[in-house]
This record gives sequence, structure tokens and C-alpha cells, in this order.
Amino acid sequence: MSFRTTRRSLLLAGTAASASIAMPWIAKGAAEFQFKYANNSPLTHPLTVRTTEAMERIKQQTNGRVDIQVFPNNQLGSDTDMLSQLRSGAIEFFTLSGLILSTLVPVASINGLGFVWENYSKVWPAMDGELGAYIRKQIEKSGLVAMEKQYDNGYRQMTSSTRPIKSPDDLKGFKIRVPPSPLWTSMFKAFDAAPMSINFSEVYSALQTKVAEGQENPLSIIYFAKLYEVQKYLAETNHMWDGFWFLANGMVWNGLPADLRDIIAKNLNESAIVQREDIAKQNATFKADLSAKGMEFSAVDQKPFRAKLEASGFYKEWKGKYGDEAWSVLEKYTGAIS
Ligand code: X2X
Repeated sequence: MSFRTTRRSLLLAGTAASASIAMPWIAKGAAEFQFKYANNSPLTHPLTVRTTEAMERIKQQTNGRVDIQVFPNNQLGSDTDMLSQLRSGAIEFFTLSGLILSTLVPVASINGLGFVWENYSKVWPAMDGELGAYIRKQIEKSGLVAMEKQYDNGYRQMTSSTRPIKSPDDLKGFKIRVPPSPLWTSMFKAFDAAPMSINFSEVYSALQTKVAEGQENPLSIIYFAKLYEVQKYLAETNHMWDGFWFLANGMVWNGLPADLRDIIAKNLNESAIVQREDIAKQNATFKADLSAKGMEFSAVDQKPFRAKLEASGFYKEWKGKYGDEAWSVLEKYTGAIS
């Protein structure tokens, strides 16, 4: 947090100091507010592409006062590490799946419940509406701030190197990597699979070395992180929908002048809308692209998967965890779940 350093320099320098010592950013030509934004996504993924564009606009529109450097692709560590860094202020901005954020803010995984979103025309009104607002309020209580518009991760699909997944029975004993989040573990346990929590930074090698047989992710991640190199079968399960919250350290955010906050938020929210469109467009061609890379696709009937979750008490259990209030906000958008 360079602005803190700057304040300390001001104190140390005292009144006798020259302007170039008291305001080192002027002397060095550096920005007044230099921040770090980190994520888990490849350079080519629309999340990285569009947030990088937002940072360029922010620099321009603040006349160089705010300079946010982008550290994609787990350069600064795993999601779990980066969440700690965000909380301590070692990094100021971070995008994280709400499902993983739930390790800190339990309700943030609610949009990831299996088989509740018919399509995007239900997802975005919910996340841009009351459900998103409800989650953001809880996020704020944890000392973090979430921008209003989420970036898309996408509908998640199951992949495997050992066998095609066609029915819930195929998941029995299946060694599947899931992101670190109680909801994921709970759901794949309900399928009688053998889920293992592994951060995304380790996924490629876990699949390559066959520590895990399979994993689940949206097509965009499977494509841009080249998971097709270490996975053969792809079942179009669309089992969960997942998005990235653009998070700020609350102390840093609230310490910024309001006009700068407005410029940052506006640009990050605008880029989120464009990023959602990127994913929608790319989804139309990913199947052909991934097939060309050698993946074998299979269409899947969702009904028996959902029935298995119902029968295992999965929805009932999570309704109890999230509470009636959050559940009714969710059902406003999804329709009755159970
Ligand atoms: O870790 C994953 O699988 C990923 C990339 O989808 C998330 O960020 C949750």
C-alpha cells in the first residue's frame, strides 16, 4: 500500500523537507495511489483482458493518480493465499468466486447451488438485483467491499480423464477436484463421489499426475487454462453457475477520495458487462474448439442428478445453513427449489 508509505514519508520528512522528498510520487513520476489487483485466471481469459482494460481507463480518467497493476494467473499465490493478502492489505483488489469467498462470508456461495438456474436470463437479474445486493451486504460486514457487477465465470461442466460421466452413478467414487468451498464438497459427497479441495493454481498438475481423475469448470476455463491437455471427456452438466466478485480491501477502499472511488467502480462495473458478453459469445464456439483439441462431449440429462441431490437432503441442508431470508431472495429469481 504505497499511499501509506507516502503518508509515513510525509511524517518523517516533516515541514523542512522539500516537496520532492515529502511527495515521492512526484519525484519518481509514480502514481499517488499504486495498487495491486490479482486473480487466478489466464492472461487470455476475458476476466483478465477486460479488467486490464478497466485499469488503463482508470489511470487515464484519474489523470494518473490511480495506477492499478494486474497480477493474473495466480502469480501472487492461490485463491486462498490471495484472499488472505486482500484481507491484510498486501493486495488491494482481487476477483474471487463467491463460492470460495463463502469460506469467509458463508452466504456468498448461495448462487452456486446445483441445478437451480435455468439460464442466464435468470442469473443476471438476480445477481444485479436483490440477491447480489444481499450478498454484497454480507461481504461488507467482513471488511471487504464488492463492486456491484459480478464478472462471469460461467455454468460449470464436469470433465474426466478416465471415463465419461453420463449419470449420477458414474460419479460413485470418482476422484474429482473441487475448489476449496464447503458447498462443492457437500454436493459431490451427495453424489457419492470422492471430492478433493484443491486451489485452481494446482489443478493442471493434479490432473496431469492423475491425483484427481476429473474436475468441473466452465468451458472458458477449460479452454484458456488448457485443461483439455489433461482431460478427455466433457459432460455438459451445467450443474452450477459461478461468478467472480470484484473485491477491494475495505480500509483501502474507504480511505480513497470519493471521486476516485467513483471512477474505479464505474470502470470495473462497465468492464464486467463487456466481459459477460465475451463469455456469452465465446460459449457459442468453445464446443467446436474443445472438440478440435480432442475432447469428447456428452449431453447429460440433469433430472437424475438433481433427484439424487434432493434425495440426499442436499437442498434441505443448505436451506438451513443459508437461512430462510436468503433462501427466499434466491427463490424469488429461481422459482421454488424444494
Ligand atoms: O477454481 C476454479 O475452478 C475456478 C477457476 O472456476 C474458480 O475460480 C472457482
